[in-house]
Amino acid sequence: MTNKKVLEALNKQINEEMYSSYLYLSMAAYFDSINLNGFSSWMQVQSQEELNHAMKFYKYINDRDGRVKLEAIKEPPAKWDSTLDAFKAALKHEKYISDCIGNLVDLAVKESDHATQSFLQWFVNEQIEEEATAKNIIDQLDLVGDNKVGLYHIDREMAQRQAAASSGAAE
Ligand code: OFO
Repeated sequence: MTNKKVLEALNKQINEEMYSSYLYLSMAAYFDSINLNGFSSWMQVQSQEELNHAMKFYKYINDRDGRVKLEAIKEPPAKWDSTLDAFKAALKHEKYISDCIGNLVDLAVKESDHATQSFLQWFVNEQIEEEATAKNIIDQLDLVGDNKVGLYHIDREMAQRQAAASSGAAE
């Protein structure tokens, strides 16, 4: 049995993951508004992945005999100063999510909840990847700076990543 304190904390993480999904969908809409369709596609896939994360928590809570309770999702920002600015915001958000996962692990350890520690391990590894991916895109954007041709090429690359991810590689 998973104790009430742990179940409540896991339930709260559903909301964090739903917000992540909402935030990245808002970034997709921003990229559409500035005609960067490859970046938008990439962010739409990212948004879907975050829904998958939320559903992993949903399923785990049910598997442990808990009761999922959904709460309001806060409104994400609608606009960023630039593509680089949006990805810096994405990286900052992923670092925040890594902290949330870390706090959940700490709680599971404190409560001697081995099943939840094991469940959370997937997220610990996922966050390493999430942060590295955002950082990698920031590095590419830093390299091209104000060069529009460079940005156009990255946009085309981002569209390709979307195609690979939607073929089932993403989680
Ligand atoms: Fe972006 O990993 Fe979930 O929130």
